[in-house]
Amino acid sequence: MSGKDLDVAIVGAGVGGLYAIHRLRKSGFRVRAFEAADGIGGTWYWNRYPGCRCDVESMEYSYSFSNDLQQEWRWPERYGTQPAILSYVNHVADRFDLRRDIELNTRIRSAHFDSGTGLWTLEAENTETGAVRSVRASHCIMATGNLSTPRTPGYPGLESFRGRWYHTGLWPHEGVDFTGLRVGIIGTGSSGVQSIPLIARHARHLHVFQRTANFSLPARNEPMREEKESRHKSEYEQRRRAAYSTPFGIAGYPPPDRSALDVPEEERNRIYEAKWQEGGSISFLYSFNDLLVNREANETACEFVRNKIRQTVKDPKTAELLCPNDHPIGTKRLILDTDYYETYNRDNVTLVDARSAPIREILPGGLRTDEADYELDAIVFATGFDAMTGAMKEIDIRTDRGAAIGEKWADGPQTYLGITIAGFPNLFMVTGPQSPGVKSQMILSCEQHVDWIANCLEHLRAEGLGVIEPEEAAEQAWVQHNNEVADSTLYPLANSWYVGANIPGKPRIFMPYVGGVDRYKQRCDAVAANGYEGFRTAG
Ligand code: NA7
Repeated sequence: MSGKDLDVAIVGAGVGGLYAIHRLRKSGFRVRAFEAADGIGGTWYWNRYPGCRCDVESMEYSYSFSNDLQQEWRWPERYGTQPAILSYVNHVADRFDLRRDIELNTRIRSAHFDSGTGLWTLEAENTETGAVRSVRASHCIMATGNLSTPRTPGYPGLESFRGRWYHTGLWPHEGVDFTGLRVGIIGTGSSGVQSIPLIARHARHLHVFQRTANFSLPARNEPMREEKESRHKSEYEQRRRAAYSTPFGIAGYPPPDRSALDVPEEERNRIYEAKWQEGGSISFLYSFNDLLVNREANETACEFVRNKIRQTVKDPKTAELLCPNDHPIGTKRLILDTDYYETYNRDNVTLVDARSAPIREILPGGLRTDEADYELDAIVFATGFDAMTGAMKEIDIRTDRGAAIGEKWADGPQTYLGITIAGFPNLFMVTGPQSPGVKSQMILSCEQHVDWIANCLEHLRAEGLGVIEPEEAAEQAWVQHNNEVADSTLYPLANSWYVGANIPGKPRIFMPYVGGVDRYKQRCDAVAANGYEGFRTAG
């Protein structure tokens, strides 16, 4: 094929995009990654809010593709902080010489496929100069992330606010000094729950505006224990392999074999207590085998956590308001915290019920709910992202046959394996919707997807094939399977970003694949082994 600049254009230089550069270069493809930020790392580049930390343990949340890397790298704590993970990602980029194939400050505005030439043309805008140029590539990999499109509610009056306001997902690099300020934070998902204890330490007063209470468990973060690190490193290769046979992509948690309802209450609570003390979300959800599928079983875990909240928070009214009661535990991403509930015992922290009295407008000196005005010097929006489909839909992705992603996905995403999309030849996603991505150890899923894509491209090259595209029927069957699996669990019961519930007007459809990494990988491998079953290829 002539007239192309690249074999593969990669959009995004986060964890997935970086591995894609490395893996595809190894296969001899000419690649380049385009990144809108002025640094690499994706999520870990942008989310610099106080307390930002991964909820998967550091020994797990890391690349497995290089044994030397995983043996040599030293994680300082049980869970990585944002700065620690960003510095790891930068180390990886240097160590594997990835930067020469990355263009920073470059936002991809559109990607158009021309069936005549068989090429994608990407419009790349330099975010500093505004200059736009075209890049032509045979294949395009969207490594655009699942939580990369921050959303701030459109309250009237924000432009009139005299203080400073921030979104947790677009945090200033120089940090924010809240000392002596009256701060309001809106949102109590992971970002809110992680940052509230730290902001409270400095603010004169912190008002937390909570619309929905979420379940949060103690992370029990601690400095990395040496014996844990060396044991893990000695088992690394087996553990990484074993991770692919688990639902969440994390080895070391034997699957439970008992129902929560088969155990007397006292023993059940002893089991929950041990998990609570151990810290971590998977271990807690693995207390019993039916917590994510049986509402009654789940309720026992909910009540255990609610009682913990009631024991921790001294003011009974605040405690009750913090007790989640609208979704089964684990059906929204389970939050891990350090001193979250304890923070409500501070004199300078007030919880405001933004459900019964919603926020109406931002005032020059604060904000107004249906019930009262609050004087604020700073507002923090911990209000989340247009998750999973937002970043893809922000790019004008279309083909000359008329299809555009925004139109195709108007009623929710449709994909084959969460990696490809019918009607969009030679386009791949890393951890796209309808893959287990966000329900798994993300780096493992990024590696698995990129490996699958690289193998597919090698296959096409070996067979002299220029074009690959999923068949409509295969895609429909995958979408249906995805929905059936979700409907056999409690997941769809929660109003979460998994179903797009946090974005007004977004179609409500359960987006992640919850059949487990194990089942998913088997399926991806089988598709490849059967000559890319469900795909149409052409020369
Ligand atoms: P989340 O989990 O989507 O949380 C956003 C929070 O903001 C949540 O509590 C929302 O309440 C709240 N929110 C959103 N819009 C509003 C308005 N208009 N008014 C009041 N409150 C609002 O985002 P995070 O950044 O915390 O975490 C995202 C993921 O990052 C997390 O799951 C981890 O995987 C890492 P709601 O529940 O919609 O009532």
